[in-house]
Amino acid sequence: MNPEVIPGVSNAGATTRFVVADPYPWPWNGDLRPQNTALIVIDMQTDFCGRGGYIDLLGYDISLTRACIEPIRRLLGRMRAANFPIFHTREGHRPDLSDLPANKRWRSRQTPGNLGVGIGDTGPRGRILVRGEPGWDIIPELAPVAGEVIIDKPGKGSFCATDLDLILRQRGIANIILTGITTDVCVHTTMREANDRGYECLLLEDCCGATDAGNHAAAVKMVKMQNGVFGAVSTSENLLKVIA
Ligand code: C5J
Repeated sequence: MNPEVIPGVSNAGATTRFVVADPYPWPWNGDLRPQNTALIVIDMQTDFCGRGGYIDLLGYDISLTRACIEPIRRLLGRMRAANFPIFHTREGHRPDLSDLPANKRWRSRQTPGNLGVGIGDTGPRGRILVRGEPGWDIIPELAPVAGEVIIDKPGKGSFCATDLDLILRQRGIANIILTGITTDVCVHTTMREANDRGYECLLLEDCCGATDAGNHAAAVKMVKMQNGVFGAVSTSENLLKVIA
């Protein structure tokens, strides 16, 4: 398959590589290299997948958000070895909560049975979704290594109120591979933000998870509508066949 040659883009004549993906072989132009492609691991924090973290306190089954830990761990190892840039994100707020919207805090405290404990309050893993607290940090299995970028974000999307876009553009990144939790919230919001900024996005469905299996499936399906309205969907196995 020949990629289109885009005037002004210097990949003309380069070897093309495509990942088997749905609804189209990814990336659209076959230009997949460590120099232009980043892996982003979204919010693999104890608060979203650990015992005593926020999602656990809300009463969800954390086996659903933990299922992607091992696939991401394997993928990270191979992508690090192949020199792809790795980005991690963490959702969380300043200790003085000056960046926590009152409605977000109020909603987080509405779960019956958890004594009104919500974002900013103290739970078994420290203050919930507060920067520097044990529950807010990335789980040890997927801890960033030296040289990897960590983006701290106050919201669901990784581009809102962060320097992610600036750093990606400084590095010449055109393609973003999305993993992490939760598929329907922070991963989807980030994918939509990235897509609107012109990045070519790939969601790895085995490397994501949601608090509800139906929501995960729906979020994956949404990406594929309209010939890939937000990009394409594949698996880590398919990606690794091409990059390593
Ligand atoms: C949520 C996230 N689900 N990381 N955050 O509140 O998806």
